[in-house]
Amino acid sequence: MTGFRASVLTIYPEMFPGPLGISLAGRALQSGTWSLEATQIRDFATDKHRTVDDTPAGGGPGMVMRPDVLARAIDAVSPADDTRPRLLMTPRGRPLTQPRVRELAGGPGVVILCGRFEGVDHRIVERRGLAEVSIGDYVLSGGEVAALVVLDAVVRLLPGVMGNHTSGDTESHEAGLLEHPQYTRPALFEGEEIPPVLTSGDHAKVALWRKTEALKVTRERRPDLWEAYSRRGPGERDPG
Ligand code: 6GU
Repeated sequence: MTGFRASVLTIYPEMFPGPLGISLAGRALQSGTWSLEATQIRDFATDKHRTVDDTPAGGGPGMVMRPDVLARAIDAVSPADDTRPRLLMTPRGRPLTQPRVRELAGGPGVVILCGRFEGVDHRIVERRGLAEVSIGDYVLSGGEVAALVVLDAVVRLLPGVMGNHTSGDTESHEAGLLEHPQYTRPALFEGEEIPPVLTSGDHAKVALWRKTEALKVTRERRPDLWEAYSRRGPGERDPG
C-alpha cells in the first residue's frame, strides 16, 4: 500500500510540509500513511529569470500565471493517466466542504496547484481538468496556505491518523451542525460552574443537552447550515 499521495505545485515549495510536518499529520507523513511532494513551478520556466507569469490579456493590474509553464509542471507530476483529482487553489473557486474533504480522503491522493498573483491563465484550468477550490470568503496572498488547509483536513481523516482522538461524527460539520460547547476541570473556574447536566452521570440527558446546544449555536451563527439541516428529513439527519 502506497498511501495517499499529495503533489503540490508552487513557487514557494519551502512552505511545505510546514505545519503538516508536526503532530498527527507529521507522524502520519513519517510512517508513510501519506506522502507529500512539493514541486517548484519555476523549474519549468524556460528563460534565465525562470519567469512564470505575464501581464493580463485585456489589461489591468497584477500578473497572471502562464499556461505553458504550468502545463509542463502539471504533466511532470501528474501524467495523463493519473487518477488523482487536480485542484487549483483560488478565491474564485467552489468553497471547500467537509463532504469534499471526505471524498478526497477516500481517494488515491490529490494534485494541488497553488495560484499566485492575479490568477492563472484559464486555459490551463480547462486543458488539465482543474477543479477550482476556495477555503472561504476572504483573500489570501496565495494558494499555499489554502493548500495546507485542504491537506490538514484530509490527512486527519486517513485511516490510523487520528487513532483514539477521532471524534468522528460528533465534531463540527460532520452532522451538518456546529458542535456543542465543551467543558473540563476545574469544576469551578472564576466563579463559573460546568453546566450541572454534564456532571450528572445521566448519559441520555447529556446527549439531549448537547444536541440542543448544537442546534442553538448552529441557528445563531450559521443560518445557512441551519436552513440546510432543517430542510433535510429526520431520516436523512445523522443519529443523535
Ligand atoms: Cl484557495 N487562495 C487564495 N489566494 N485566497 C483564498 C483562497 C484560496 N481561499 C480563500 N481565499
